[in-house]
Order: sequence, then structure tokens, then C-alpha cells
Amino acid sequence: MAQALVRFLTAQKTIVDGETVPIFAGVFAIFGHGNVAGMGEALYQARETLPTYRAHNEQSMAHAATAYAKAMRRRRMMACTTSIGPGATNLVTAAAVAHVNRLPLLLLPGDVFANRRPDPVLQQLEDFGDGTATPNDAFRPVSRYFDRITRPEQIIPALARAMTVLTDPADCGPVTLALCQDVQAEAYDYPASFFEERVWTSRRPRPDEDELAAAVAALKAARKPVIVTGGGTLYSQAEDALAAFAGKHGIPVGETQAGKSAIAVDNPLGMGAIGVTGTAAANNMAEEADLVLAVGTRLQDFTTGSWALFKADTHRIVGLNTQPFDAAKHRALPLVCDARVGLELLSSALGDWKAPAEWTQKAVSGRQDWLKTAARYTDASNAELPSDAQVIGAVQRAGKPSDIVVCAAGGLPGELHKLWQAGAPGGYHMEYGYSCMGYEIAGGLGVKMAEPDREVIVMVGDGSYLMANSEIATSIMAGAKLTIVVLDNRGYGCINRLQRATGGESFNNLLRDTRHDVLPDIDFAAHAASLGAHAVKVKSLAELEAAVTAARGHSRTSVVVIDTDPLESTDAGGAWWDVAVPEVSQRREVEAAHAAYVQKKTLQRVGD
Ligand SMILES: Cc1ncc(C[n+]2csc(CCOP(=O)(O)OP(=O)(O)O)c2C)c(N)n1
Ligand SMILES: [Mg+2]
Repeated sequence: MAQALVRFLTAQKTIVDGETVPIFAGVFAIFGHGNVAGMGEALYQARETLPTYRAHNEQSMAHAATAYAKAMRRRRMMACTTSIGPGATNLVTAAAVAHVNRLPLLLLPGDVFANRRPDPVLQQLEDFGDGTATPNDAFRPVSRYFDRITRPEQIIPALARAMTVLTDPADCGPVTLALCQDVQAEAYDYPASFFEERVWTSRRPRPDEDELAAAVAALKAARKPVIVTGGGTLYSQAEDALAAFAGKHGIPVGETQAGKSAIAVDNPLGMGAIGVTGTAAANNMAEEADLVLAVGTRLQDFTTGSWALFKADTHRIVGLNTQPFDAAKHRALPLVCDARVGLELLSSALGDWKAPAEWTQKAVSGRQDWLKTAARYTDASNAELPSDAQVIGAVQRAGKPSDIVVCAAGGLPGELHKLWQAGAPGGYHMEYGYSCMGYEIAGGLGVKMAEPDREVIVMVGDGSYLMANSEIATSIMAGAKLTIVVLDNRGYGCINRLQRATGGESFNNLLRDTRHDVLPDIDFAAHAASLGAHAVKVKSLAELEAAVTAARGHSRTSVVVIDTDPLESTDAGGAWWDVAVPEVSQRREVEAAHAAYVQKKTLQRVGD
């Protein structure tokens, strides 16, 4: 069965830039008794056509596979196979990342013996009341499609179903096929048709005529329209259509975390980031907007300012999305279709219609003001303990337009969202659906595998680095060179700031505020060097710029470490975010924060 499964995977193709290529670029594998004999032997046989990569941590390897698919704009993907038990459940968090971010990922964890003869095997949990339950049931809520293969012929319908989910623009997400150990090793006479080559191409659904007409009418009635562009625009490769649409109709564009880099940094209507970590340019327009054209976005709370950002009573949302669930969120007028097709059809139906000139002009000048403001935060400085923003400025000055920055959690995502200037589409790779600490380095590996000719710069806090760094060694093994900038502010800086902002005492976030016998003084450069990386600790922003420039010349992964200020963040721009503050506390600071919170909640739209 495992051999048939692998042979099936090698026969699945897609077309990228006119060339037919395997849709599965490879398999990440960590073997154990749950997969080494079955899947291991199958992957060995196929090693020339379907490369197998050995990683160091199952969660991390699945992050790498997810990042690969995101960087490939969902056109190609990878599979991950693990043993039973801990190897399998180590994948669950990564499955959630792919699920939230709507990214294709094929997970093939080992599972218990279907014949149950040797039960309980090593690492098998026993449920006293349910003979069918295994730890792999934990994948159910974090898989778009979950199946347990208990007979060899079940892979025939299961893999067909898996492929439709993995390649569907609306349903796309992780597929988990839990492979019972004995069944992996069983023989079955599969039909030859099962192994025939199949080419999967991206579907571009066209809109319903009535929905299109309603969206056109809503836009034509708008006086203050804005566009919010999300990851869907990039997956649809609709960035040219978006720029043409915005330009022709004079509509400013705000980008979500997943959507950033779709609009060129010098586009006068590119307002940059929108929402909680948005620019003042984007958020000022959003506050007044009477129509929000939401393209390819899930409208998560960071985008909508927890539903307090769009302040105009009359505002209306048009939800242009391949997924009806997203398209109709918050009473939006749904326009269910592909982003590129939808924008093109909307534009031709709108004809010469343009937003009022003073609205467009307001956007253009708001953008210029913001760029001046942002530069104040990112400019070179001699600061002894620089801010994240100043580090971003230095990395950016050492960068090239083709670079890809990778990040996921901590204070950096907010700072990068506001301040990073993405030089080209796909140049900003942020996992901010699940914002999973530990994604950064592993994700960088996957991005580099997808884009070997572009420089991949991972920006990561000390906390995320410590949570997952072992794929530095994998990146060196795989020749997938990364430049990793570690911002060491000695703790969970952003959560400490959030704690303070919600009235809390600094507690259990920065290392100095923890219960400890010895305050750790971690030598990140020595750690990274021990994994095989070029590693250097720099003492100033100027040294950082030089080290990032030097890293370009290295063929091996580099780690550059800099101490940063845990208390500083960019106070310009931004919007309110709903984080619940206790109603009752013995601390006056919490009571004050709660009173302010209650005030802010009055701005939140209920029922929209
Ligand atoms: C796996 C995981 N655990 C916990 C969190 C909650 N969390 C978000 S940011 C953060 C701190 C990150 O610390 P660091 O990487 O040093 O970045 P900093 O906040 O200092 O910028 C925590 C604990 C998370 N996002 N992911
Ligand atoms: Mg930190």
C-alpha cells in the first residue's frame, strides 16, 4: 500500500510557467516503527523521482512544507510522513498552521495496527471506551480532510479526495491520511489506472451574474471606497489585476499580513498594512470608508481592528473570495470567484467609473505622510539597544528588491507589517494566521526550497528561536542557505508590552521578570555555530548592516544576533485590538485598563 501511495504521488503533476512538473516537490520524513518499514521502503524506491528530506523535528518539517506551498502560491506542495504516537502528534500544531492559512499540506502519520493483534504497541494510547480512537484523531479539527487507512484499497478513493482538497482554491488546506502500520505493508492488486499521470491546474471560478451586478452597483454608489487585499490575491497571482483595478478606479489599497507584497511599494495608491498593525495611511482611509472591497481575505481581527476599524455607519463590504464562507462574512455582499477573474470582470463592468478625485488624492497624500513618519522609526541610529524598527531599517538597507523576509510571531510581525518595504510580490512571507512561534526558521527553509534564487532573510525573536531552531542544521544539510537575524530582547517582549497595556505587572515574559535561580545569558551565536551556521553577534546597527550584506556572499546559512530593546515599538499607525481585560482585580492598573477597555468596546460593531 505504501509503495502504491508513493507511486500515485509521483504521478500527480501540475503546470508551472508552462512546464509540467510534479505537484509534490518532495517528502519530509522522520521515521519510526510506525512508518520506517512501509513508507520508508516505498520512499527509498522512489528516491530519484520524489526526493525524501530528513528533518529534525516533525512540527518544524511540516512548517517547512507549508511555507514551501505558500511561497509556491499553492501551485506545488510537499508531503510529510512520521511514525505513530509522538512523531504523529508533533505534526498537529503544524496542521493547524496550514489549516488557518488555507495552505495545501499532505500529512501521512503512521497509525495503530488495523488488525490489532499486537495491541497495545509502543506509543499506542488506549481509550477505555472507544476502540477506534487513536492520537491521530487529534488531526480531525485541523485537517480539511482526515481519513484513517485501515484497508489497502481505501487509498484509491482517499487519495483522489485528497488531491481535490489540496488543489481546490476554496477548500485548500491540510489533508491527513493516517496510515495503519500493518496496512502500509500489505499487498493489493491496484488497477493500472490508479497510477496514470494526472495534471492538476488551478481553477479560476467565475462569478455569478447577479452577485457581480450587485457588487458593481455597490461600488458605483460608493464615495469613499477602499480595497483590502489578502493572501487570496497572491494565490490567484492577481497582483497586476489589482494594481490595474486600483489605478483605473482610483481606489486605495490596504494589505493584510498574508496579502502584503501584492502592491508595489511605489504605487501611489498602496497604503501599506491595514488594521491593528496597519499604517496611519491605510487606517485613516478605512475609518472613513463607505465601501470595503475585501479581496481574498479572511477578515481576521487584526485586519478589521476587532471590528472597530471601519467606522462609517453606512459602510458596506463586498466580499470577493473563492470561499463562500469568507465572501459572506459580516453581512458582506458576496462575490464568489477567483480574485483575478473577479477584479477584471468588476473593472470592465465599472467602465470609466472612478472614486471621487478628492478621496483618491487624500489617499495619495496620506501615503506620503506615512512614509515620512515610518522613516523616522527605521532610520540609521547609534542607539545602544536598538528597537525592532531600527533593526528592520538596517536589514532593509542591506537588502535587495528580490529578497524574501520570513517571520511569524513576536513583536516583529507588527513592525514588519507596518514598516517592511517588500520589493516584489512574494517578498513578504508572514505566517500570521496562526502566528506560530517556531515557524520562522523552518518556514525559511521551505521558502528557500521554493525560491532557491532569491535571498531568504528570516527575522526571529529570541523566544521563537529557542522554541524551534533545529532546522538550521537541515538548511545546511539541504544547501538551502538562509540569513537569520535574531533579535535578542531577552524574553517575550511583545507579550510583556501587551501585559502592561492590559494593566498587568511585568510578569513571566521577560527573562528578568521570571522565577529563576540564574538569569540566563544565552549565547545565540555560539548555539547557531554549533549547528553549523556562520554566526556572529553584532554590537550596532552599522555592524548589523555589514553582517547581513556579508551573509549574501556566504553559501551556508548565517545567523546574525543583535541585542534589542524589549520595551520599544512603533507607536505611529495601528488600531485597537480586542484583548479581554479582567473586570475584577486588586490592582488599580487593571481597573483603569478595564475602564478604558469598556470604552473601546463601544466602537466595536455588533451585528456587522
Ligand atoms: C507556539 C506559540 N506559543 C505562544 C505564543 C504566544 N506568543 C506570541 S509572541 C510570544 C513571544 C515571542 O517572543 P520573541 O520571539 O522573543 O519575540 P518578542 O515578543 O520578544 O519580539 C508569545 C509567547 C505563540 N504565538 N506561539
Ligand atoms: Mg524576545
